[in-house]
Amino acid sequence: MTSDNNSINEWNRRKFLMRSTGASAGLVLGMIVPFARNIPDGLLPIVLAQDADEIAGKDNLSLLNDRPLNAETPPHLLDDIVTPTDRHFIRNNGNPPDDVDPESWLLTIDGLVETPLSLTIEELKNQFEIVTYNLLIECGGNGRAFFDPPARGNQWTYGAVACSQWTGVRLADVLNAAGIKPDAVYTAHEGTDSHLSGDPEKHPVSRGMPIDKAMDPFNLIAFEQNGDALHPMNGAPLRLVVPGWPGSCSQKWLNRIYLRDQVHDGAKMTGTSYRVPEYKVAPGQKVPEEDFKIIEAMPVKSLITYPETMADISANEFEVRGQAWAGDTTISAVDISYDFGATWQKTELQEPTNPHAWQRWSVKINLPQKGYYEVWARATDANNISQPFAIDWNPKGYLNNSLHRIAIQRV
Ligand SMILES: Nc1nc2c(c(=O)[nH]1)N[C@H]1C(S)=C(S)[C@@H](COP(=O)(O)O)O[C@H]1N2
Ligand SMILES: [Mo]
Repeated sequence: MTSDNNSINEWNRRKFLMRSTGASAGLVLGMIVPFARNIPDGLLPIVLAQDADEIAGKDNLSLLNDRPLNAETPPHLLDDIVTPTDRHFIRNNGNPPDDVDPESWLLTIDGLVETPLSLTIEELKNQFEIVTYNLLIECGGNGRAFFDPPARGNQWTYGAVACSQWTGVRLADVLNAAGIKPDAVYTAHEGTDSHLSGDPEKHPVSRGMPIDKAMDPFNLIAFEQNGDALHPMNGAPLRLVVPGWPGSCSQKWLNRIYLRDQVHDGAKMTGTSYRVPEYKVAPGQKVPEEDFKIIEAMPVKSLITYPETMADISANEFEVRGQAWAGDTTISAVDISYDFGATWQKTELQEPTNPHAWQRWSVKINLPQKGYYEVWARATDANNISQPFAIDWNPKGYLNNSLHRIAIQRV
């Protein structure tokens, strides 16, 4: 198969006279759509919704914002089982620290502990077991771009997610060494990035989690990313990695963890930040702030990482593949459809390399004739919960785990 840029540009250049879809999709696209009869009413084919992305930041990332810096990864660049550092997304709430010195960096553990600790990175390495895992980090706002009515904030599409290989010490080991006091119920995290206002008293983000979650042996205080020092934008020289929960729990430029006898109320913990209504709401519905609850485990989700959307396929049979993940649990199945959801086909699913890594899936498909197709992927988790087709709307645009669709043209 080929992914031919000229032909993609050709698609983009087309002037579409009609906006309607359904049975008229063939007319709109100027080509045959073999499964046009299955297109649900009101579904906009991807080819019509395509936007050229500005690529900047790290290699091949799409820049969403430059102050603070936010950049995401196009899905077809998330095809590796371990996400390379240059493809790991960047989500900054403030200004990253300029000069970091790993030698003199200090991590303080205090609050409700028996023995407050102050540790250099060298001491962390010497005093605790060092472990390496592939761990998934996904921003709670990934997929926000698809909310209607729109939700304010970075307009993440698919790529505020990555599964890099992290090396560090277990958060649980460090907390146990400090001694958790019986009245501690919640962690609180701080980093050395600065607030956009310049106010040194303010943190851009300071989040925490219940002690139970904090003791998960796959939470790391990490000093290596993919075998090297952490990337400066991913928290060098030290960060938390709290897989399965919103990325905001994974404090970058980490210099303090303290334990509290109440739910932490730091920056981006309160109000509507990283919170969703306690009940289902209608799109656009106003929800009183006291009805919001803190997001905990992230929901079941998948990505199609091959082929790239808008690719031309010349082969009769070809492979479709991607990744799937589900917060604190695992994936039990991924199904795909290439006839707008009329029929579904099971894919081959791999085990995660370790708990909290994403799982690879792949399947060979045969497209019956030339024309426009969409491939849809739908993951199901170990609790038998599947990705929805439509977004469960919420005011801040969190937790969009609706299924991933790509457009392909069989030529
Ligand atoms: N100190 C600090 N830690 C932070 C943030 C931040 O702005 N400052 N952003 C958080 C959010 S919202 C996410 S989604 C993840 C993103 O991690 P990454 O930028 O390494 O991809 O970092 C989290 N840790
Ligand atoms: Mo985030």
